[in-house]
Amino acid sequence: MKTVEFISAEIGEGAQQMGCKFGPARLRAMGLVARLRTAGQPAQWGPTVTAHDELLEAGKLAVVQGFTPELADASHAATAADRFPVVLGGDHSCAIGTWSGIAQALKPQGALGLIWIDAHLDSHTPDTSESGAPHGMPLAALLGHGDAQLTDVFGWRGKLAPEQVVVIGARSYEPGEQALLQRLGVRVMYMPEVLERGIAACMAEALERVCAGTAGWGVTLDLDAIDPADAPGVGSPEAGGIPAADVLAALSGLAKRPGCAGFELVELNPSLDDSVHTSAKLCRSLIEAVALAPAVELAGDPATALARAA
Ligand SMILES: [Mn+2]
Repeated sequence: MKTVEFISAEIGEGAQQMGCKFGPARLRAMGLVARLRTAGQPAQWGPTVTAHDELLEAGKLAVVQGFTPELADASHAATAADRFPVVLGGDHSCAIGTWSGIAQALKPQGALGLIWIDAHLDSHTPDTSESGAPHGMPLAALLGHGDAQLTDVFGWRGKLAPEQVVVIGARSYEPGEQALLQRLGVRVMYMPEVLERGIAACMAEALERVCAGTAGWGVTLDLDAIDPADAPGVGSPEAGGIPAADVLAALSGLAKRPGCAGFELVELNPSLDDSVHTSAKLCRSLIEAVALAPAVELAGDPATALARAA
């Protein structure tokens, strides 16, 4: 197993509320590296990348434009050094940097696939967004749509191909972003489908899609995908989410699946968490499930079948 490298993505300026900027510090205080090492998993703290709030005068987009290449360099370096990046957000605009860096490192071998677990579609462009908040735009940017400074990190566009992206858990979105994903043919598993089929079946299909024709794949988890009863500490809570226990089960052993190139956990806002830190503790459990647990078999999951055959 590769060494887990935690990268702190300290940005909240991409959201309506700034509180996510302090998510990584909250998680650093929970002893993640020590806990993984005690369990026999090599782990280390990587860089902390902090958004330049002095750029806020020029707007939220300017802050994200400044932050993205710095985070991309960090995730690129971790992947290039053959470590397993775990990026701690931060608002979800950090995904542009995280996955641009990993895509750049994988590029000589092939494409990057991505599973996007989220209550929202995060697929606005500056033209369709009413709020103008960049944390509603990262998936569009990675697919090559939106602000050129965000789409063209490392000088190329289209870090993700539409057929190698799956969104799971969406239940709150606007027509403009949905139209973009429909036009591109991105597979979206809306919340009714997740409830009907179960998360295991959804993950199995998603893994099949992101493994097909890629050199590696990852998962970005927006904490707001999880039901607010289990994860109250988020800026944009949406009722009717996925139970935390189901997400924990679905992500168990993620890092040990063939081709897994990284994990990102975003949108923890410690100031909105409850008094017993339910959301932060859940984040710690999610990271431990990803990094420590053995890969569980999901019905029809080709990645698991591969692992068995090896
Ligand atoms: Mn999101």
